[in-house]
Amino acid sequence: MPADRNMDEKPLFGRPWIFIRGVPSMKFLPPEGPLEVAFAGRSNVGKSSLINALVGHKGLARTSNTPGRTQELNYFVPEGYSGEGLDLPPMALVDMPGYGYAQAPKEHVDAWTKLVFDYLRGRATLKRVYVLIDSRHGLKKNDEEVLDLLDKAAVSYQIVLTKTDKIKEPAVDKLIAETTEKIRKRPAAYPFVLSTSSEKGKGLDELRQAIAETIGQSL
Ligand SMILES: Nc1nc2c(ncn2[C@@H]2O[C@H](COP(=O)(O)OP(=O)(O)O)[C@@H](O)[C@H]2O)c(=O)[nH]1
Ligand SMILES: [Mg+2]
Repeated sequence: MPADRNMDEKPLFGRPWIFIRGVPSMKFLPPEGPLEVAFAGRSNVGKSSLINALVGHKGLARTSNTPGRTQELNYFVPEGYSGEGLDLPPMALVDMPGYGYAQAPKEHVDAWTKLVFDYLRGRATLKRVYVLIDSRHGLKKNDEEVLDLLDKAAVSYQIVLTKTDKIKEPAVDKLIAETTEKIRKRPAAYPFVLSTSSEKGKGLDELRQAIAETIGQSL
């Protein structure tokens, strides 16, 4: 194979990413293949915005002012792979439905919660979950429930603060310290808390680096 056909030599986030599939329930999950990194968090925390900022493509994951819009697991992969045989992408990013959106009809909430929990618990190729926390709100009870589940299922996760442009810098540092302390005894938690602003492009390189390391790729 000529060297320029070897896509793995190209930088992970320096090429276009594409949407490949929306998964409304477990039976529509793609067969386990590339390593997966998922973005979880309360509704409206900034999951879709962060994915877009990471890959530098504003309209890739649908973002919304209206909480509760993403109802599926949305799969994104770097472009240029057939997805067949050995030609698998190096990884997939998975945008998850948010939890904790009280206004949604109960049967919807139940279905999304079940999908989120089933996926997080049972996906062998799921390498790391980034649990996003709005820096204005900090860890809430339903975030703690998700962390409990990840600890129990031994799925590695890291906390990422979002929307840091909305609070002052000393408050970001204080929240990082407090959150680090809160997760200190959690067995599946990566002990460093990241902080980001998709709007201002802050903390993105650190997160890209963390993702690349997680899946054993160079940036
Ligand atoms: N100020 C600010 N707003 C953000 C940031 N990230 C997301 N938002 C806004 O928060 C809302 C929800 O974002 P979205 O990515 O759809 O959240 P999701 O429901 O977790 O996927 C949208 O109005 C975004 O524009 C950020 O870093 N800073
Ligand atoms: Mg979303």
